[in-house]
Amino acid sequence: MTAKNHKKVLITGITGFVGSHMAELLLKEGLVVFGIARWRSRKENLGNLNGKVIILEADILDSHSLDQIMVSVRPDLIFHLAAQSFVPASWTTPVSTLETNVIGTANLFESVRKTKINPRIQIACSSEEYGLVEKNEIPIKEDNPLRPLSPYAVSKVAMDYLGYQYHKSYGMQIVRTRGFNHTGPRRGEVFAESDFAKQIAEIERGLKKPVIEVGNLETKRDYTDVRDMVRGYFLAGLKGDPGEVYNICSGKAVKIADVLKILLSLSQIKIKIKKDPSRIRPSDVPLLLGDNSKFKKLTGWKPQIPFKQTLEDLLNYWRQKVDTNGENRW
Ligand code: A2R
Repeated sequence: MTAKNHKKVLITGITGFVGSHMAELLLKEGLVVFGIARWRSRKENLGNLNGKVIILEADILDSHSLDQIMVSVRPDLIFHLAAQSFVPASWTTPVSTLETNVIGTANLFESVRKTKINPRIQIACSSEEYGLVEKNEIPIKEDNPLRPLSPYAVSKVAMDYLGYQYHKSYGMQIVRTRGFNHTGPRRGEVFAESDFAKQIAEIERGLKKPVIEVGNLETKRDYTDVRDMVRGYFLAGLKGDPGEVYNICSGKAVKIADVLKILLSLSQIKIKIKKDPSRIRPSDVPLLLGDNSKFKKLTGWKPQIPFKQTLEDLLNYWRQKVDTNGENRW
């Protein structure tokens, strides 16, 4: 199966970090890209995609709006990226996190089912589902027990199993991916590495004292560049076995302290580090390191962008953004 078999592609969450990179990739592949956005969605991530993708208004919590899109577009391939995606926010808003991530996913599946179409559907599940991982379970394989440690992680477990169940019950072509950490340009500032990069850019522009505030630097994460990640999602959408689940990750863990060190090394300014207890989560997963061999074997996927390059691109994104904001200042 090739990309050209899939003429019409629908992305939920196209205005988000991953959705915007996915849209760029799909356009390069020559596909017709439709995206779902809410009327109030911030469109700044779409940047130069404006006019190249077709944006349709819907809310995944409003099944009527989804049904209308499904009937009019009849997509061949769907990437389901819409979510409440931020783990810490799920502690303060657990119910709406569950609504968006679980009910929203059920609405999407129901809409596809009712429309009697059979697109291939990739759903973006998460490494957070593994949660508490024992030392002897590293690197984490897909069949590892799921011991979620946040409302977000629970919501992702539920959507993951909904994908499994809708495949088994109705034969829907749903492929589940468990993406480990991914970052790069346009990463929201609520995520540690992006927050560090933004602070550095602000310090460089003289908008902030040369002190960077940080949370827990001891956790270790398996990072992939977002552009490699969307290539993985795309391959999963094209080649993944329906009903199956695949880890997508680099297979290497980096301490957050080292992420900070690399970012600081990319700046000419001497910056002090200050701990900020408000940035620590109630329970943080100490180590997430994935095993990507199942996915690699199926698709040949492997990360192409070196981590230092990813961080440099992220920092440059913030430098540009801070500059533009500065120009717009009174
Ligand atoms: O907040 P908006 O309106 O800009 O749209 C966000 C969208 N979204 C929704 N779309 C339709 N109906 C909803 N009720 C709804 N709630 C949220 O999801 C935005 O376009 C997207 C989330 O973008 P980010 O927060 O930047 O997430 P990211 O990093 O792109 O994550 C993509 C997927 C998610 O499933 C994560 O849980 C997973 O990868 O890691």
